[in-house]
Amino acid sequence: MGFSTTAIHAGNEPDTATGSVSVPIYQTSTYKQDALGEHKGFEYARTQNPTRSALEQNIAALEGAKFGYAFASGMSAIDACLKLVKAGDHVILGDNTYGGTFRLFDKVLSNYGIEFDLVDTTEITQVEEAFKPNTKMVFVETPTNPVMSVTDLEGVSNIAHAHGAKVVCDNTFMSPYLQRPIEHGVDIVVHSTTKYLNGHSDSVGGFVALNNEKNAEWIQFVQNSVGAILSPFDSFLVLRGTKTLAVRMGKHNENGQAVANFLAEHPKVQKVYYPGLVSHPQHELAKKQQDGFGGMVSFETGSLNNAKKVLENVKIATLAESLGGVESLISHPASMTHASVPFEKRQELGITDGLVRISVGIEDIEDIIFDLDQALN
Ligand code: P1T
Repeated sequence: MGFSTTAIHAGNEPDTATGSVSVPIYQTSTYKQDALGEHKGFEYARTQNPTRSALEQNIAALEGAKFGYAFASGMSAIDACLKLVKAGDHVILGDNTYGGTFRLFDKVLSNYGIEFDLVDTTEITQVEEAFKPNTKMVFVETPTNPVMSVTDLEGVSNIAHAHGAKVVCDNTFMSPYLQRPIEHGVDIVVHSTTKYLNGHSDSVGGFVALNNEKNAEWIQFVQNSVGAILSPFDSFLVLRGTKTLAVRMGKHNENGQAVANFLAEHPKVQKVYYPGLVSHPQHELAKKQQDGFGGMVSFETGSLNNAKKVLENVKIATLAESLGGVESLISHPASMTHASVPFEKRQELGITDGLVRISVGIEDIEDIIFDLDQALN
């Protein structure tokens, strides 16, 4: 089955009670038992909910995974993955991730005895050198938020597996339409469904997809024990969102490339970060591993003052955190999404005070470019 057919049909079985073509929002906390211990497979709504199950089947199928679990946020999905390691274990963490992911390791997990090192995972030799006897996991984001570095998923997976470690990939920036990490050897895929999967900036959620049965049982056990589940209404919204994922991502790709090309030629822009530009250091790898370059573009304006002028003068793009919705959003990583990353590290990565990130929406491209041009000028 093709991607669009899977997106529209996987998990979306007509409702057995009524024939409803759209999966209903099962807004209930519990389920009637016909006799003690006799039920229809649903006991309590933290543990099982039919709307959530439909979404779990849907996104798992899109990622080419046997198992999938929907969480209350991208962060709770990432936290659930990190419950596959224990106190005393070491994790190799990509040196550029969403600021909240770094903060989770730096300020929370470190209190529970989980060791980690930040590694430039775009350099396979650096990944190889970072392994310790207690390394149990490699966690990468590709392309990264916000400087769009691309990691060779197959290369990293081969090294990690040779050391007996698991690989987790945050696939939020690509969505399964543009990249399916499991096909490249990755063990576990995480998402902030808040972004492209839901696609309409009206729900916060997360997802974990994987094939290993034992690890899947543990993720499900954590989902139920900790209880950071996606609500029935949010599950409905994301399930509605994935039906149009293919058409939306096609347009995000087109508009993303057009914005990157425009910015690369603009005299007020010093540097553009977009894997679809031939000048991007991992352009060839991105071409091989991804089915498109996506809608996220970052660019260097040279100073905080210049960045402020752009951010405060755009009229179609909205100054806001988040990404992946149909509307263009523009943000300042240094003070917004990556404020929790230490100043020196931000400079090293290119997250300067002049860096602006745009989540290119699916509005008419002429309008998006006109808007950016007038704000830059
Ligand atoms: O916000 P939440 O659904 O909890 O997802 C966290 C998260 C995880 N992974 C990546 C790659 C992300 O970009 C995010 C959230 N990012 C933003 C809010 C942002 O504006 O970058």
